Amino acid sequence: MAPQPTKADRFAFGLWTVGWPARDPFGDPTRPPLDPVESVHRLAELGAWGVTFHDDDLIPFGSDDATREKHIERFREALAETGIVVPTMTTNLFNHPVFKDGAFTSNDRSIRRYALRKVIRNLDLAASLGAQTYVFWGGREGSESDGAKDVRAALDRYREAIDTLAQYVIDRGYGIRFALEPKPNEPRGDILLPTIGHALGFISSLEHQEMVGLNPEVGHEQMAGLNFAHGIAQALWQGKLFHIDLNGQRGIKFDQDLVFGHGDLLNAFFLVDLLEGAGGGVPAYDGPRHFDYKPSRTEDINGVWVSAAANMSTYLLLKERAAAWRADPEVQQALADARVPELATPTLAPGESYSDLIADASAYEAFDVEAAGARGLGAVRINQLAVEHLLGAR
Ligand code: GLT
Ligand code: MN
Ligand code: MN
Repeated sequence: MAPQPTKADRFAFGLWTVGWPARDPFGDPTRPPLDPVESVHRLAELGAWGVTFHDDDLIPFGSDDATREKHIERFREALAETGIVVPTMTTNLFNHPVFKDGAFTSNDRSIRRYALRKVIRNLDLAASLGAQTYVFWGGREGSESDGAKDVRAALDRYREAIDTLAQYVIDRGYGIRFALEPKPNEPRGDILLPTIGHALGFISSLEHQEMVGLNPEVGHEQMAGLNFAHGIAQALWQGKLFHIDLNGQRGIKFDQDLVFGHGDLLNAFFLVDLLEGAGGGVPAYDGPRHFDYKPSRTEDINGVWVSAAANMSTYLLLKERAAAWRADPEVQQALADARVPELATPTLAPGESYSDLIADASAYEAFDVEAAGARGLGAVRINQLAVEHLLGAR
């Protein structure tokens, strides 16, 4: 039996996920548009806790002020009726042709100024809805021609944009934190801040770096052939995991946005283990478990809700399996045999200096380098024990 999610699990979905009408570059939509109000109700029935959205997901681009207010009002009512919260919001800076060469890093200065205004307007709404995180996915910030973009100038403008918006949030007292979402390519040929590592490097150059972290997405790192669980571990290590986009991806190809776990299941298992605290009892990450997936184009509206539920039950199953794996005495023995816990011990003893290390013959002169080199790690056994727990064999 698949476990049932509750609000305590803090599962959230973008309105653009379940609401995707399944238009792709080769074909028309296969599903009718979905009213955001209906999405809120259906997600609440399924056990979700939050919804997130771009300005244009709720308020069609170009709406006049009165229409905008009407959309917001209906949405607020749905939130009140269901208890669904809005933990996170973001801006659509990619759909309209005006953003075809980027928003914050468009070569055209007037477009950059327009983009900042679009974000500021939506930040006000985010604050009024109680959002605590604001995501920046720069899908159009990039190029197809290396000659058509001065990347160093673009990074200056990217930094200028984030610094300016951070100052706005601080001056208004909104208490919102920013989360940058890396992606290597698609829709641009090459996107700026393509991976977790690039984005971390960029953040260290910001004026208000303490309020800027990451929103990494499973598929975006895997599109670049990277290990998502490793990337998340580094983001946590640097105190920068502000948000997460969970989904599935099968290898280095276009962004698939599959259901969470419907790609690299073993990496998803170790990811959930990591997020939930690796057996330590305290989750390493306490933000929303946010799904950014697309219900496959083959599915009808019923399939949309089946796929939404699948994300949540997969997460809960992986959480269960990871806990069982951690509790298994054979796993604990295998981890000890591989000296996994030993890595937490500093390489130098307390107070020991490099001079002490040089004076320690057991570290070098008397060290049995052949015996240490011959010792097996037993990592395959550890992986297989995870597979056996995943497959219900234990
Ligand atoms: C877009 C993108 C996602 C981002 C969203 C936030 S929009 O669908 O593919 O990965 O998280 O802008
Ligand atoms: Mn994606
Ligand atoms: Mn995403």
